[in-house]
Amino acid sequence: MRSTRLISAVDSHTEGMPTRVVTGGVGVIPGATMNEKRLHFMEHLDDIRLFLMNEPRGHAAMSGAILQPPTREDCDWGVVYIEVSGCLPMCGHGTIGVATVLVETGMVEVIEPVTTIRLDTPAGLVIARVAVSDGHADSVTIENVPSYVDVLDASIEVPGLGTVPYSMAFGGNFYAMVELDAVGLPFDREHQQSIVQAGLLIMDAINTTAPPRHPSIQGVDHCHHVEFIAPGSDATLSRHAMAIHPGWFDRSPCGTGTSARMAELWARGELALNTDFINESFIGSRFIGRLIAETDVAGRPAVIPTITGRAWVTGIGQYMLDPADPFPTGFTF
Ligand code: PYC
Repeated sequence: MRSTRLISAVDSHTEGMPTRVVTGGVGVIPGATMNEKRLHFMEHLDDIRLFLMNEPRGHAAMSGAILQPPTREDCDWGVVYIEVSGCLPMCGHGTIGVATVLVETGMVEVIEPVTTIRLDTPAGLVIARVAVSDGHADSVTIENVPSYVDVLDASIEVPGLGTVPYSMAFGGNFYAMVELDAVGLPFDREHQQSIVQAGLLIMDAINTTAPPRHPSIQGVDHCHHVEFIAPGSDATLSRHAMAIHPGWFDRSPCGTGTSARMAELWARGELALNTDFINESFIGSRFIGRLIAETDVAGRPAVIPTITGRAWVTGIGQYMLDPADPFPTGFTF
C-alpha cells in the first residue's frame, strides 16, 4: 500500500446531507483570518477539495469542512468549508455536522446538557450550542452570521424561461428565492432535472446582469443557490428545492438558505423575532429556524438567525492517494 497523501476525516450527515469533517492531514492553511484562509485554499490548495469531494472518494453532492486553528481569540475552532461547488463562506448543515463531530470525538470539552462551541468561519463568528445527553449530540442550534435582503421582488430575463420574479437574500451565502410556480414546475423529485436546469439558468442570468456582492466579506460576489419555494409555503412552514451550482440539490433544509429565507420573510413583515419557522428540504427533512435579534450589515437592516437541526456520525476514514492513481483530483460524472 503506497500513499503520497493521507487525510483523516470523520464523516457525518445533517438531516440527509453529508459533511466530511477533516480532522488531520491538511496542515495549517496560511491566512490571518478564516476568509483569508478560504481564499488561499481556493487559489493554492484546491486539489485537496477535489480529491475529497469528487468521485471516487466523494460524489456529485458531496460536502465537507476542514478544521483549522481559529484566527480569533474568542473561538474554539476554525472551519474552511469545502464542497463540489467550491468553498462556501458559511454552511449551516456543515456547521451542525462539525459541532456534532467535535462533541462526539471529544475534540471539545463536552458539557451536558449544552456544550457551546465558538466557530471562526470565513463569514464570521458562528456559535453552536449542542444539546448533549450521555455523550451523544442530540441536536445543534447554530447562531448564524447577520442575514439580510439584498433585493426584494426583482425580476430577471432568463433565456428559455422568460421573465422570472425573484428576491435575493444573504444568510451566509446569497440565495435567489423563486416561487416554483413561476417557472411552471411541480414540487416533485421526478422533475429534479428540469428544476435544477431552471436553477442554473437563473443563476447564470443573475450572475451576468445583477450579481450580488457582500459589502464586507471579500470574494462573496455571486449567486450559486436558487431556493425554489414550493406552493403552499408560508412563514410558519416552508418547503423548497435548493438547486446548487454546478447542478445538485441540498439534501438538508440548508442552514444558510433557511437564514436567507427568514431574512426575506422578516423584511416582508411576515416573520417576527423569536418565532419558530420550519423549513423542509426536497427529501422532507427539517430545520427549525428563529430570528433572535435585529442588527445591520453596512447600514442595511439585518437579522441574527438561529437554526436547529440534527447530525449523525457515519464513519471515520483515512483518504489516501496512491502515486499511480490516474485520478489524483477525482472526476465528475
Ligand atoms: O446548510 O448552509 C447550508 C448549505 C449550503 C450548501 C449546502 N448546504
